[in-house]
Amino acid sequence: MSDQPIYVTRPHLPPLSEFIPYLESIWASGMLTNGGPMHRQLEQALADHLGVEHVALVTNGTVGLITALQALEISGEVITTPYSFVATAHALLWNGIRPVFSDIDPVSFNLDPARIEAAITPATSAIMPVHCYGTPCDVEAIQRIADRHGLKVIYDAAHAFGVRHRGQSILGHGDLSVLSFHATKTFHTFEGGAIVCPDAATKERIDRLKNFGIVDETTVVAPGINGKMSEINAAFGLLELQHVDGALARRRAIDRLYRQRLAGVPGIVCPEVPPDSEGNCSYFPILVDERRSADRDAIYHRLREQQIYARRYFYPLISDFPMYRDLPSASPEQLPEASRLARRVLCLPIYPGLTDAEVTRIADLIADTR
Ligand code: T4K
Repeated sequence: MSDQPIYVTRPHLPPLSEFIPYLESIWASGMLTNGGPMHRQLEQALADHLGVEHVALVTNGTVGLITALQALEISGEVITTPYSFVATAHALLWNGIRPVFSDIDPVSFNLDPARIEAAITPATSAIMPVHCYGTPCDVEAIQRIADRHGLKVIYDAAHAFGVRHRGQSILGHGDLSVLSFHATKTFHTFEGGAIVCPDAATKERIDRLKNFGIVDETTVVAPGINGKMSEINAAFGLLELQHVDGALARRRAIDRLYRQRLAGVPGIVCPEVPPDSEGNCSYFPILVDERRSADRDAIYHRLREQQIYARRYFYPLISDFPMYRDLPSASPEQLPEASRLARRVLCLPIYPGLTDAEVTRIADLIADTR
């Protein structure tokens, strides 16, 4: 047995020597933040890489969500998923918006469009779905509902870097999409994120909002925040972008190997990305049958005994946390699919540095835990 712990993810880090020239360039320019050359280059490089028009970098995905909601002047109630990381709903609370939780589809793990309309009230101003694990939401159905009711759609696309749906970037759907470039993500800048905007005017509004609402030395037009990505983070992003395809290829190989090794293990299901979509293998969730004698938590603990830190993303549901659970929409009876999934899911380690031998060992341990 290896004595090295295995985490659910490890950040990809290129050789340090490759980063030195970027640092030298920052030192030479003296521009450390506030939209310097690295920042501008990364926005353009990401737009090209992702196949989208306009990208506004931000300090992290959470500030991106908060800023996106501000930019669209969302208020009142927003329909969202309970099956996500807490930042999704926290971004609503930070804007004084009431989250309304709606149940998920048991196959995609994303907001179930068939349930959204029942959650709409006169106070609803937007829908905020999540492309959970990088699996695309039913974007067409969600847009039809939004159009019918005059609602905005802001996608929490924290997991969806590079994800494509019917041949196009998933990030072009809705009014805005927000990416996270946190260290744990498939593409990262240590901390960071971006808002994908449909047009130059929206990007300009967001660029102001993330810089205190400043237009020029004497003009401030909005109560903006400090949401700017620094030059160091942007420079790292430029370097990381050169490695991202290689990292993705390795993730795909790990995904395939897990599926081979876990195929036929009783009570274990490996969900698949739909055939009309191209995922990014950012997570490897398995679903453990609740009737199996070694249930999800038994596997989770067995792996931990071996220093393998798989994670129960997303258990507990957001709606179970103290700041949400008293909301009428948070009751578990109204969220049966999300509640069931939260009891069954386990995200296995997946990251470019994970070896085939480690993947095999993890899969064999799961198969042997009965
Ligand atoms: N929306 C969604 C749907 C999200 O999933 C997230 C973030 C956001 C919005 C907000 O985006 P950001 O504001 O974060 O940009 C992690 C991440 O911190 C969080 O970014 C991510 N979602 C969430 C799903 O996972 P934790 O609390 O599980 O992280 P932590 O510190 O336990 O890290 C997990 C493992 O990764 C560790 O056991 C070891 C490894 N690790 C972690 C870090 C930070 C490393 O090896 N190196 C590292 O630097 O939340």
